[in-house]
Amino acid sequence: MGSGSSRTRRSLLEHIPAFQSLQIVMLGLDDSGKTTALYRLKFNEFINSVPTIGFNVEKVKPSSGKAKGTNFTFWDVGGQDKIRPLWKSYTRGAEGIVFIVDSSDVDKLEEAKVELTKIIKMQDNQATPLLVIGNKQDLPAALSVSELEARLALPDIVGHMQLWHLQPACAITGEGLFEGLDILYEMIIKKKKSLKHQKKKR
Ligand SMILES: Nc1nc2c(ncn2[C@@H]2O[C@H](COP(=O)(O)OP(=O)(O)O)[C@@H](O)[C@H]2O)c(=O)[nH]1
Ligand SMILES: [Mg+2]
Repeated sequence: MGSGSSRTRRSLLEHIPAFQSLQIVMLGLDDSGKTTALYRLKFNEFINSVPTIGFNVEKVKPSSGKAKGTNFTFWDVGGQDKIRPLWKSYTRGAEGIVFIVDSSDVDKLEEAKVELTKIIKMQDNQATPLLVIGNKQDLPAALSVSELEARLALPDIVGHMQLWHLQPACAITGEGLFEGLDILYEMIIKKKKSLKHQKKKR
């Protein structure tokens, strides 16, 4: 039994060689907490930092959880409306999309939904695993996961090919962030496996 499950784990991990870095794009409206989340992830597991004008890019390598030892490169591309047209250049080659919303800012959720919808309707993104982070759960006004899911109409806007997950989090304490990253990692592995399977069938 034990050897069977470790064999399964090994064969899953074979899809992401140690030298390969998973490219993850972090999007969301301004002030939703993207940069805070990025640096929270980085300082828990700091590797390197490349300060860049216009966006932040950081490497993260978790030391525990399912994604342990995996190299991630996170692109935090800013959320001002002037910058949003650039989002598609970053998502095109991404293996995962993280979309962060401020769970306490009910007024902005409609705008967040519109932007998220635009992203996931793009052809290049329709099958990219999506992690939506309901951030700022520490604030009293924060909506619950089910309320967020309804406001963002998540089940309706995601395509049938898209793996997705909505994760409640607090970027300041880090609560929920690594859990979300683990789930994103599993979704990426699952997608890679199904692509491989499809290729074999052809
Ligand atoms: N209370 C609370 N504030 C947060 C949280 N995450 C970010 N913030 C605050 O929200 C503001 C915007 O965060 P920032 O990371 O700059 O957002 P960005 O524009 O999406 O990069 C800052 O004042 C952060 O301290 C959180 O989980 N809880
Ligand atoms: Mg920022």
